[in-house]
Amino acid sequence: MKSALITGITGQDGSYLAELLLSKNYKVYGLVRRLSTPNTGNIRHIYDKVELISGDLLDQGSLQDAIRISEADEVYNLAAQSFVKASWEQPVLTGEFTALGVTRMLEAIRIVNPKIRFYQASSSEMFGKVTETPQKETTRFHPRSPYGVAKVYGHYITLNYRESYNLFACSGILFNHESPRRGIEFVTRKITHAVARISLGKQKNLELGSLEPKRDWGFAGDYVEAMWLMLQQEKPDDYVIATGENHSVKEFVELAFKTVGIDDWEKYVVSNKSKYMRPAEVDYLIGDASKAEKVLGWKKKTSFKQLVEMMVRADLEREKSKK
Ligand code: NAP
Ligand code: F7E
Repeated sequence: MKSALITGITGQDGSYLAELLLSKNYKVYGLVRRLSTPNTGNIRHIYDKVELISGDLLDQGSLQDAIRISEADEVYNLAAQSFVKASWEQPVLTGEFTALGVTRMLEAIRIVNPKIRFYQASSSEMFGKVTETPQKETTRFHPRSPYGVAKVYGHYITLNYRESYNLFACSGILFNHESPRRGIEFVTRKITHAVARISLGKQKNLELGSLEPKRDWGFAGDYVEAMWLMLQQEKPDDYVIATGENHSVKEFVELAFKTVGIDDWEKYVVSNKSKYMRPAEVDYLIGDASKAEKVLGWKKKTSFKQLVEMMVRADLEREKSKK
């Protein structure tokens, strides 16, 4: 039985990855930071099947302990301060978690067991102000936020440990991926949550920033399969994971309202650009996942329409079940 340690197991991706690894008969450990009120909603349904270890990306010793306790064959480093907008409000903390946290975990692996296979959750935000379209593994990075900068650091330190210490370390450059388990502050979930509530008469309108930015949005459940596949190859490498199509925030809004039978969505949406403006924006992202398709045999399974409908329906169910 293989053993895997997932940092960020309580987040969106961590919960889907834990499910996937359990289905493959792994012993699954999750690193969780101590919170006064535990945040385990996303893993409630598998709570008795995974083993949680207390630790923090800020604390080197706790990472080494987690690796010793789990006797991990594979470590998936998904923990991060992942909300781009907050990275301007807390740039130093974002760097500590999202950048230096990767070095701490790599150091823990190097010291405790350098045979461990390591996955780093890198991001399309590293491309930022894009220099070519679509973006692929060789596209130059030009991050536009402290989050993007921290992810570039995480990406390169992963490559550096691979080259310096011969670690089996992979960087997955994942474009936006969403699901009903997405945090409520991200634009997709903010939209589907509001649309469900508006259709049930619980909310009057939805306030967003600009409706123009375009993202390559996939389903998180499809993307965690790519993470696992990367660690099953003969050689460690880096891969872009994306759907290859992009849509604007406006298109997402239109489709979400359509799912609940509302066509005149403009009546409900307020665009407050100044309130949600970021000091520097990423306007347009679209990924080329042909390397992953060729080498890993990975392909997206869920379409944009299916994703939006899945998220709206899940929020409808949740809202209906609330008193
Ligand atoms: P998420 O839902 O925000 O989850 C982040 C996880 O990190 C949570 O479990 C959080 O724990 C944990 N965490 C944060 N700081 C920590 C610390 N100091 N020590 C230990 N754990 C900590 O993120 P996600 O959407 O699942 O994304 C997973 C990873 O992929 C992140 O690294 C993200 O930056 C990256 N990524 C995401 C996307 C995307 O579109 N989703 C795209 C590219 C890359 P708490 O529950 O305690 O807060
Ligand atoms: O914004 C615009 C916003 O916050 C998407 C993270 O998982 O993916 C995610 O980062 C776009 C931006 O995600 C609102 O300005 C308009 O252009 O949902 P988001 P993100 O910034 O793309 C990458 C790949 C990651 O790695 C990150 O961890 O939507 N937008 N109005 C809005 N965004 C938000 N949040 N809220 C609005 O009201």
